[in-house]
Amino acid sequence: RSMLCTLSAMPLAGVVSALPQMARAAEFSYKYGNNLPLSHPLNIRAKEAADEIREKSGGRVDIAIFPNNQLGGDTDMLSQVRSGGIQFFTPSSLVIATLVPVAAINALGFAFSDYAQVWKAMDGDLGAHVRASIRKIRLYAFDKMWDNGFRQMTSSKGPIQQASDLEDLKIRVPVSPLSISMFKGLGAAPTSLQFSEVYSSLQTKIVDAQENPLPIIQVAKLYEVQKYCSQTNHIWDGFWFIANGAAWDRLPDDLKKIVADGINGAGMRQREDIRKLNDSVQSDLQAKGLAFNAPAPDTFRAALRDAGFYKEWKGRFGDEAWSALEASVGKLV
Ligand code: X2X
Repeated sequence: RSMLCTLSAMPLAGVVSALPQMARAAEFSYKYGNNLPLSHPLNIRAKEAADEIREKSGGRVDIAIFPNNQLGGDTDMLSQVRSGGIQFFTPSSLVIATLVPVAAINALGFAFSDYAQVWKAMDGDLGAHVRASIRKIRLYAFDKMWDNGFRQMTSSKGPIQQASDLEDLKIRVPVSPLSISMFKGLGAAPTSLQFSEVYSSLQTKIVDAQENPLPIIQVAKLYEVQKYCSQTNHIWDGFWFIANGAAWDRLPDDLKKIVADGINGAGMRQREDIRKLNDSVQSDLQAKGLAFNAPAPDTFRAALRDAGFYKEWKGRFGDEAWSALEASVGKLV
């Protein structure tokens, strides 16, 4: 109260000069959009990165975060980050692959069996190959990929124990040619929808099933509209933290370093968050009513081989990327 009186009694110029330095417009005011609820580790660590970057740059770089599809769905944000309407975006590898096809390679069905293989590939030659391809369309991908997780299938129809349980199942997949090809190969009836539409399309039964890592099923409350969760681990999915190429190039070297260190460091902590969540999230989702089962991968792999899935995608990804993947996971075809 007394504070208010003092301020309103002050001449306007006095108020303005009394504002803290942080409130001045930053030299680089950048926007970052993503598709996940605020409670997901991606948003928690991104906020941490933005705070660190603002502080270390002395307020010169200010990153405003727009979570949860506030700026539109993935397809919209992808075009905004290309045009420079926003400067940062974290598309899943499945989603950026609509522009950079080779980026989907980490999502090849049943390629990775554990995180040791994942990070060996993505922090090594395979990740470097994908980042170079992303750079070619004038986007910049930060070195450390963030974790989405191993994707699991959920359904309102029944547990998926083997490939034949997928027959004609109406399943939502991301806007991703690889996901469509994979689920067709498994005999399902996949539909591509942006993540912003997943909850309502399950609720209204436009689709009966979807597939996502457990932390997403938790934060997006998909357990409210699904009954069964089958831990298939069929795809490992991550988010590329990308910047609009011109907005990145515009930063002087000292600021580039502060921004990259902030984002890559937060990404490493976000990986650790997901690792810890993976240990606890299943019991939480069970308590919320999801019935779990853990099918063996054999029937799914066999169905994909018989459908010619691996041969087709080896051709589409190219030998260089394919060999880099096999260097981490062993021979695939
Ligand atoms: O859309 C999805 O399913 C999500 C959230 O996992 C991605 O961003 C690919």
